[in-house]
Amino acid sequence: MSQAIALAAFLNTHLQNEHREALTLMITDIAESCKKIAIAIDSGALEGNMGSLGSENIQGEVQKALDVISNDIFVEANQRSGYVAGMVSEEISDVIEVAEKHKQHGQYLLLFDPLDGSSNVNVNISVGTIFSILKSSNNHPKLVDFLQPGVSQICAGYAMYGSSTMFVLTTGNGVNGFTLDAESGKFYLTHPDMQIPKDTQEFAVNMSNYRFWQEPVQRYIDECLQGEEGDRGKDFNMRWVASMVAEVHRILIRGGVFLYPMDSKLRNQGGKLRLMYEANPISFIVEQAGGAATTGTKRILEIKPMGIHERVPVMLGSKNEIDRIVKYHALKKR
Ligand code: AHM
Ligand code: MG
Repeated sequence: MSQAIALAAFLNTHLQNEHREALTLMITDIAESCKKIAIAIDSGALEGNMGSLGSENIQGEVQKALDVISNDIFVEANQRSGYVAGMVSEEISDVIEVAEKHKQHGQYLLLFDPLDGSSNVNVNISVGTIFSILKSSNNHPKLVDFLQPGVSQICAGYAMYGSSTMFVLTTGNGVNGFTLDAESGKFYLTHPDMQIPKDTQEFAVNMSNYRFWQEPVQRYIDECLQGEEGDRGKDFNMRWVASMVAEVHRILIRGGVFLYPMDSKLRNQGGKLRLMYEANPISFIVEQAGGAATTGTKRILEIKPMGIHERVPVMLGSKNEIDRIVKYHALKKR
């Protein structure tokens, strides 16, 4: 541990661009909020916080007590850097305004899903926090200021509350992972320069939706299931945690693909996962680690958003597999 690089020291040497000071302060606040959320999750049942609230968020999903607690921790802790001009959260319908006294510098927008995979929280399975940072041209940002494509992100990351708490980050110069040392309360660099293997024999998808998928996705999964006896000539393994952060973390470590494709049940809402604070930050990380992220027909990072809570189909992970899925979609269109 004496040799390990702490997050603060890492930021000091790693951040070299014009956002250096702002990102150092904002990332430090985000990491602190994630530590607080980890503590709230750890003691959830002891504090009576594991259940549902009976209320619904903007997505029409039942809110868990920890969804709201995590959201409040994040909003409160990330006002202080002086650089955040406004925020967007999965749990709040409108733009979250930052008090004037906290906007000395402004200029940046913070978008986040405070507790991703929260349907897993009361069964003690890994959940996470996902965030994205955009530059703002307006110190009093309106909804329209947030509607920038994913390629405009200057930083993205997630915390994973798993068997250990981890913080994974990109500022457009590779992907680095940090592990929380519970004793010192510091994150240390444990996974430098994370790279997704280009090939894989593992896929993650909610198979119960099979009959609702479009033909190119059914074809891809059929071929995986046929394994050695089919066109692919090799056997595949499957995992489904129902916590995107956990699936993506596994993919960053040993490769694989994660699919939440369009299906006929989701058509009216555009997909399952949210573009601005789920698909975009995760796609930025995946691409920075040498992987790819698509809707099937479009690179996710190039989508021009129409709304802050917009949903999209998401397929991401090992590059050669995602290229194959894109090819199957293109063949179907002809
Ligand atoms: P959430 O942000 O409301 O938790 O929803 C997103 C989650 C993802 O983490 C996960 O991949 C997906 O929903 C699981 O969906 P399903 O319950 O259909 O398996
Ligand atoms: Mg989510």
